[in-house]
Amino acid sequence: MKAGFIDLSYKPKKTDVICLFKITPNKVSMHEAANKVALESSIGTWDKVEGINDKLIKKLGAKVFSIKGNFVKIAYPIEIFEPGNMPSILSGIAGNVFGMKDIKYLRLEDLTFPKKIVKSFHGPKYGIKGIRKMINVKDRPLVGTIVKPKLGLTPKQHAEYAYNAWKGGLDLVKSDENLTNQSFNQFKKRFLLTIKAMKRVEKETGEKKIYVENVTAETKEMVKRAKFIRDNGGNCVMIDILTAGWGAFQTLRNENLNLIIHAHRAGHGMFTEDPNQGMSMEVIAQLARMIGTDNLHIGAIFGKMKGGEEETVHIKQEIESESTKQTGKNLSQKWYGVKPTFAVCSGGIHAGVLQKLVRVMGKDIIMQAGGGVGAHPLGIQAGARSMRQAVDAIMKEIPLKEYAKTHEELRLAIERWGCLD
Ligand code: CAP
Ligand code: MG
Repeated sequence: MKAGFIDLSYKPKKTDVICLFKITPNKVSMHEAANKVALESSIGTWDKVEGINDKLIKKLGAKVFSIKGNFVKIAYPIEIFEPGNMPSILSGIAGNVFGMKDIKYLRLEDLTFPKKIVKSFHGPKYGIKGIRKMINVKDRPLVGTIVKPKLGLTPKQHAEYAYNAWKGGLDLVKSDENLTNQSFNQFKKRFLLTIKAMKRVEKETGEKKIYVENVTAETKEMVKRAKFIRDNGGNCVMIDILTAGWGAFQTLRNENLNLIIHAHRAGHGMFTEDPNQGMSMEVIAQLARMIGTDNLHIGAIFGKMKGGEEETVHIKQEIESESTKQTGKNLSQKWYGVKPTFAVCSGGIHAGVLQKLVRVMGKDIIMQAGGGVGAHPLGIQAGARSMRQAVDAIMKEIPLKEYAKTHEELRLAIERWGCLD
């Protein structure tokens, strides 16, 4: 097909969906490649079939309106999308185009949706403000842990671990992304024992806590588990959004249960790690916020997972700003009052990195340490205490090493894992 989908003079309409692609052509010109991406992700196919006439292209065809090096901006008329249907939206702009012979590499870098699409999804039920209100923590960063080992504990051991972590001062305790309903740690038993432990700690400490229980499963079963959590005193569910799937995530959110939704991004590296291929974490973050996650893992910069400072800070902008301020090669996105999502920084972190992490990311973050709590020399409660002491130091603006002189658990954490000034 000739380049019928390129119009560099086109000015996108406010109602257009706009995508920023990074395109690496495969032995065709950039124009040809861009045209193919636009036609295949909107109305076209490889040859000029009868129905694809200029009138239809004008009405429903995607339009390439900017080509700068490998970065191509494409505007899509809103009419070709079904509002509120994330799988279908992605089957268009992130579907066949990723497997075309004429495209060597393709990455969906960023996108912006018009109000009608954004508002066709729920958005977060609680968001940052709602969660802070729920546990009565006004402005300090929240701290949490993930029960470790990921798998292998019994429900009783899991609940005891959680009790110690909350007792030591953590706000959240989370089941790991691959802990669901295994024979050695069944979901209902684990949940009932752990929520009992949470209520006990709340009484003992006077602090409100959050238990992030993993409901990732086949969709019907996932909703059943979420309702079990709601009916038995829980306040939060976790879904691995990429392995569960966008449609399942929507189903869970559409149930509108009085539960915080905590989105884990296990598997994101399949799409996000290659700078030339896949989909950016910014896109995943926007979609997750739009559907309605209250918390989203976005990386911790100074831990064990990939994801540098600039990228991680930028993702945080995507999930909390009313209109995300973009770097040159990205797009701006208004969010029409959609609540901001809480950034979760996790993965190989410990008390010694929290001050630097907050300096870079700000205070509106949830910092989660699994090994960084469970492997503390004095045990789980001490590991938890070291995290809370680090947050106290941050809020008092005292350097961690200084504060550690009078706080044993923090001192031992820094001794074992170091400290970023
Ligand atoms: C962290 C974690 C989280 C990762 C996910 C893990 O445990 O529980 O799943 O943080 O990465 O299983 O590795 P540790 P991200 O604290 O013991 O590393 O948050 O980047 O999505
Ligand atoms: Mg994990």
